[in-house]
Amino acid sequence: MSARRSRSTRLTEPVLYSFRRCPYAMRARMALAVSETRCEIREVQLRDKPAEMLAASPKGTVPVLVLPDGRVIDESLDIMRWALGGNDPEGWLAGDDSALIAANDGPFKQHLDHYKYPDRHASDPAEHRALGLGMLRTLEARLAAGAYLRGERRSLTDAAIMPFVRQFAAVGRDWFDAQPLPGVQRWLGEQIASPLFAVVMVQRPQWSPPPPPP
Ligand SMILES: N[C@@H](CCC(=O)N[C@@H](CS)C(=O)NCC(=O)O)C(=O)O
Repeated sequence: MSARRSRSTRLTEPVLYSFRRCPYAMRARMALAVSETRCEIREVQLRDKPAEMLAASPKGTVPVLVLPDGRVIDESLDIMRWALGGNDPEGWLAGDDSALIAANDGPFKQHLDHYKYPDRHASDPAEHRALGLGMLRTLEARLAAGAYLRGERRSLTDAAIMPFVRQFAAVGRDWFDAQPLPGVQRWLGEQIASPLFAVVMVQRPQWSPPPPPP
């Protein structure tokens, strides 16, 4: 968590700067929703980030959570753990598998980017698809043993990883559907179809600051 404090106008509830399609922001929104943390979600455009967000977190990535006391949390996993630390009705923190999440956020995310954007990275998409498949096989082994990655109940680990697997699957849907990954395919489909995911994927208009008083 950042020690920075935002000097913006006094807030009555946390503000989340978010981008609907960002997988990091998705997982933060899932934890905020499941923990029933009231917050104002401000939808931003990555090409046109609001000055208020950059003042709170100059590194310029979403999600950013600004708390009413001015504290700023600008890493998605920290937002998840903070929200669930306040209220964890489904016991998500008991399923916080930091090693598996690190494998997702590190190598798997890199293969996802090199598979999805070969022009941007001058990469061979087939090579990175094959390397990403290694992670999907790791998930498959978990999901052969239980409905979710940490057993029979969804947890922080499922929410942290699912948005990235969703993106990976969407790059080549026919290829993904043809893989011998029945557990991953079921797990992904169920989470995408879940009421929780529907709630966090609601479309919001782009946020803009209120005009200054006359
Ligand atoms: N480690 C950060 C990564 C967040 C991140 O990289 N978000 C992307 C969007 S998915 C972003 O804001 N990129 C900045 C940009 O595109 O300008 C976290 O977990 O919150």
